[in-house]
Amino acid sequence: MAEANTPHIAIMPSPGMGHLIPFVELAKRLVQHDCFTVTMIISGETSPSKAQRSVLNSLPSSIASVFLPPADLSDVPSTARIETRAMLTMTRSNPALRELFGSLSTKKSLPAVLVVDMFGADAFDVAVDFHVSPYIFYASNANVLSFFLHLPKLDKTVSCEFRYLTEPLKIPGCVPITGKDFLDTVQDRNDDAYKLLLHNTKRYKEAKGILVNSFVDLESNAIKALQEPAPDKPTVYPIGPLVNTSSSNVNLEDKFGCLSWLDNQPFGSVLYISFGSGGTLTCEQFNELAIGLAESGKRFIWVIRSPSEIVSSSYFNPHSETDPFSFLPIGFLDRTKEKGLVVPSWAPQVQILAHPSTCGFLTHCGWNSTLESIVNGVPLIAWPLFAEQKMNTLLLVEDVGAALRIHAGEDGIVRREEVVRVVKALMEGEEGKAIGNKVKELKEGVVRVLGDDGLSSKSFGEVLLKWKTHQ
Ligand code: UPG
Repeated sequence: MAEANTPHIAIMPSPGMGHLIPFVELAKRLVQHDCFTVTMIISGETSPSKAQRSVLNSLPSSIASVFLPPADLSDVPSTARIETRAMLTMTRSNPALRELFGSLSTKKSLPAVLVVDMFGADAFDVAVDFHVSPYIFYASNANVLSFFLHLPKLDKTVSCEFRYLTEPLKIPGCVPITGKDFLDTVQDRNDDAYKLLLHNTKRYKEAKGILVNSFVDLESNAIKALQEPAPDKPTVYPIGPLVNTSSSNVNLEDKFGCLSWLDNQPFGSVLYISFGSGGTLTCEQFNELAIGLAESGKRFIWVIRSPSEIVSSSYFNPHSETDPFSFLPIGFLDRTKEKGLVVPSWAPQVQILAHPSTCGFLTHCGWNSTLESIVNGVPLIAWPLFAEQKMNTLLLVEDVGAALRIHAGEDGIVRREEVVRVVKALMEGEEGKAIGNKVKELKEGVVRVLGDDGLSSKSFGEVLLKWKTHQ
């Protein structure tokens, strides 16, 4: 595992591809210059999914993976929120983590640092017992991190459900936000997910530092405010965007020929539609989106999953168990065969976004998808589904100007006419052009911050220096 004298870093994402993927990128960045050896510690309720295995199997040999035994969640109801499952999995993996550290200690190959996920603060107990420095890698953005850091105070000062707050919450440097747009996890304060999240965020102050996957051009005010020293606030390092790039993709699975299909489409003509690693739509919504796409007359690649009443139902397993094609409206494939490609469950997203034929991305605004689009200069249509995606949408639409928002009707359904409107607005309207220009500007910002003297590189360098000296 760890080689003598090379600092050893252990990193531990929470379950779910949206967290595993950026942690893999962090691991790759760490081993790039032979400065560190890295062990990825994988926890889960079950053995890893096909999607997780394909990412982990393609890691360079310099990154070791250790699979902890499945955490026992047999007492947790099947209706529990995904965040509850993720946080309990992390906490209940502590005994196995302790055992692993015990055996590494015997072999004198304990890590110098343990980097955990936004949901994994309980692992600090193990780290501290073994004199390993605890850090967080926050795979969402600086606005949401600021909210997490503020949550313990909010919990103390507000007694009602947050959705009843009439005044927008103003956290320094952040986009003002009303309670109904707070992340889903805090919308029901009696739910276990809220209690667990609050518990996690109360422990953030124990971290030696927090690495956040964002960059100054995107969130200058929030980052600046986070970097103001304050009691109980760990140092925050904006190191992003840390994303899979098409050249470094560890997860290239193109069984359905997306890339060769794109090769045959005109430059800048295709809209890519995907709801991340686990988002799903209801039957009615799936149908409206299908008809809207067909009626827009635009070219598209659409990654589909079998519909479900629960929007995050595929979160721990992105591959649909039933045939998603059977839910498409009758005649849809025939009607769109000249212009559209429909792909079940999983597509090589990064390559699609990097392809010159792609000109837009209709996304749930998961933070990895957002960053991957920006890195490739692809403008967004924001269709948030769950987790912190409404907060990301607010940032992208109201503050940054990198996305157009799609609007649901009073019944919560986005109608076909709205799909047509927003797709055309992005692909042919003035509004779409302005957003395209903004995203191109951000793409240039990415090159700057990741350059040798760039701010994200410098921030990352500061962390590495600390880790090399075991701080
Ligand atoms: N992906 C593919 N192919 C697909 C679908 C997804 O490669 O067909 C990849 C995609 O490139 C990205 C990742 O899967 O790297 C998806 O990540 P993200 O866009 O962040 O969505 P989620 O998987 O939903 O991520 C969860 C939360 C999201 C949060 C993110 C980081 O749902 O709200 O921002 O984790 O915390």
